[in-house]
Amino acid sequence: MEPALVALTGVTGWPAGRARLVRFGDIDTGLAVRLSDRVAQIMPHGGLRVVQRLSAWMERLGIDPVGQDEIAPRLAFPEAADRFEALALCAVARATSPLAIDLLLDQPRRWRSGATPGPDDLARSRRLNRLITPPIVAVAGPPNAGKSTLSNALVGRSMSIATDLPGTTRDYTSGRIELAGVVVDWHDTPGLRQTTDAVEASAIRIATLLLERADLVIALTDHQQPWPDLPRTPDLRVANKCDLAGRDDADLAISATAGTGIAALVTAVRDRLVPPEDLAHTGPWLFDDRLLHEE
Ligand SMILES: Nc1nc2c(ncn2[C@@H]2O[C@H](COP(=O)(O)OP(=O)(O)OP(=O)(O)O)[C@@H](O)[C@H]2O)c(=O)[nH]1
Ligand SMILES: [Mg+2]
Repeated sequence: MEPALVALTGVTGWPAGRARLVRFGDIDTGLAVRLSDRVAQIMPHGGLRVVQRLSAWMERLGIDPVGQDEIAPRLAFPEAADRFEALALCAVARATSPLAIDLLLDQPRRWRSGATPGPDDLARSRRLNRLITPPIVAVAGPPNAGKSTLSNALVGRSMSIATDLPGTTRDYTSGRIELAGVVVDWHDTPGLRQTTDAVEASAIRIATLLLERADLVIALTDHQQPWPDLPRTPDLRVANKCDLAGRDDADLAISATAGTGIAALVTAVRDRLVPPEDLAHTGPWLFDDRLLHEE
């Protein structure tokens, strides 16, 4: 066994594939699995200081730390029955959404049967990949419509300052949240309006770029203001402040302060990002391009 691994874990005579609880010097205690003579996977505590001290120590020992993605899947998951299962387990480790897990674990069976994915499978796979890497959701609308109030209600903490002063949000702010099983990166943007303020104008320009690359755009307004003029057609038009007054040209009505309609909005966003029929489909999901390559 590589002497540096012995120095790192204090363990000799360690069979490959066996997990051990080890002390990493005087830094931490954690699990380690020896994957081969030269590769071990270590699972210390995630605190920043622990990781910094371990990295510095590994550098002194001449150990080259690599992320799990850089290890060959069969090496990272020696318990996998074949490469399909190893790739599925890699994806499970990376996936951010709870809804991904059962679906990924069923993929080896689907790929083993020699499926060749067709165009529909590829299109569905791109949507399902949102279960692995969080999609970007952006909410845009006129000033004071309640974008920050909605964002804060969803994120469950103060992500943005919400006030009745139009133009409160300057830069866009974001938070990672779970929407009924799908984890997304939710972005609140500054109210879109003509402005002579240079900082606000540049914040609006940056927000426009974000809207162009977002996976889903929500236009949000209230009963008094028009729909925003966006660089693309929004996926959902939401009328806020329905506790004050409604309007009949929206997909959904909500009240960000009273909580009305928020659950329906969460489901609507989730279903547009990852439609229920994609989740129920029994075809193969190309969750990793390496599935297409022979070993
Ligand atoms: N009655 C009522 N008031 C709301 C609702 N949602 C937000 N507000 C109020 O509307 C005002 C503006 O809310 P913000 O969330 O700051 O609006 P915004 O769209 O982020 O505004 P900018 O950052 O300026 O673009 C605040 O006083 C909120 O309390 C709602 O559903 N009902
Ligand atoms: Mg705001």
